[in-house]
Amino acid sequence: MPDKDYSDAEVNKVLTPEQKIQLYRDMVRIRRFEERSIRVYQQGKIGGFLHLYIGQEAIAVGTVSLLGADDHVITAYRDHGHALAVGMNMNECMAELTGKHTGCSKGKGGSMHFFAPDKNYWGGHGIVGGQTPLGAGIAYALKYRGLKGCCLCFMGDGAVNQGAVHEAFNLAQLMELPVVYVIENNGYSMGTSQVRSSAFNEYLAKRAEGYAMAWDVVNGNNLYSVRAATAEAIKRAHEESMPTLLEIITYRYRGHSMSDPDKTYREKKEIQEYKEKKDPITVFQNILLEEGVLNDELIQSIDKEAKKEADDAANFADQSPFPPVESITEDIYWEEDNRTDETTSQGTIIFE
Ligand SMILES: Cc1ncc(C[n+]2csc(CCOP(=O)(O)OP(=O)(O)O)c2C)c(N)n1
Ligand SMILES: [Mg+2]
Repeated sequence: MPDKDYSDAEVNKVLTPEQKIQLYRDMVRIRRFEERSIRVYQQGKIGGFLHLYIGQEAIAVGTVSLLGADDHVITAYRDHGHALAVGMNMNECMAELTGKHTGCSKGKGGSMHFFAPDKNYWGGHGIVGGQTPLGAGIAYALKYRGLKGCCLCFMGDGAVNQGAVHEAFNLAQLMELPVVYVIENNGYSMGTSQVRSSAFNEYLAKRAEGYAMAWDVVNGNNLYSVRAATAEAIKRAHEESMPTLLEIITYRYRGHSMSDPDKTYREKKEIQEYKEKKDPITVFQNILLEEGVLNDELIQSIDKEAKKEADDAANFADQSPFPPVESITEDIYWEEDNRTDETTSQGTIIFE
């Protein structure tokens, strides 16, 4: 595990105590939301998949905390952490999980399709690696429009073996696109460990060398490290309009999804060791206790508030209606929602 010393990184030194507490709170909120959603799933209220982000919180919170008005985010199906980090509220997320009309995708997307275009959050994609060409496209659009922004495009360690990912890497470097590709390496793709699925030498991110792309590897359990490495990549995107491939080493505590019994491919003690020694929330909590920014009372109250927020979201979802039957064909095809002579005649589709 790489562990560069990032304690001196400017991007962390400039943080105020309030900002540090907010970063801590954001991680706790994600953890409590995910735990509450397990209960909702067990009550039979979530149809379909539920991929939890527990253990990976420092990545979404650390990276997204660096973004500005013209920066964008796109990710795969393990998308709840990023959604809360970009500022989506728990109500619209929990309602989406339970297929309710008040959900962020009007209850039609579910766990894998959280979206918030008003927050530059472009989902939530179920095809492994499918979001990576889209991330290049978002970065292309930013460049085309002359905006000084970037796209943070997340993927799992399993995604790096998809062909589309390599096409996207090639184009990103060739066309000098301001995209930051982030591999959230949690060690497993479903039940297959990274060592069993990837031909690699040291690090997955090293594959960037095949495209002459800049790359780095970072400890995903330390929020300061995540911020420091990501800040460099964002700077490269903003200042030079060049891509980066970042590999952030992390771990997921729960099974791949709720339907994964998680008993055949790893030992319980492996999970236990991470929880005890490397948990991103505990690691940051200890750092902030040492810095004198957090205290026990504050830790308790942040936790209590996050639990209440998640409980309230579950109640909100319970009380919300399912989408009306009449809306079944809405928000599926752009042309259907924008019916004109042009969009319907002879199969010709006019995109503005
Ligand atoms: C193209 C494609 N192939 C296979 C699948 C089935 N599948 C869903 S998740 C997954 C594992 C991906 O693992 P990783 O990229 O490491 O992400 P993680 O679940 O660890 O976040 C697979 C194989 C899929 N959704 N899309
Ligand atoms: Mg993985």
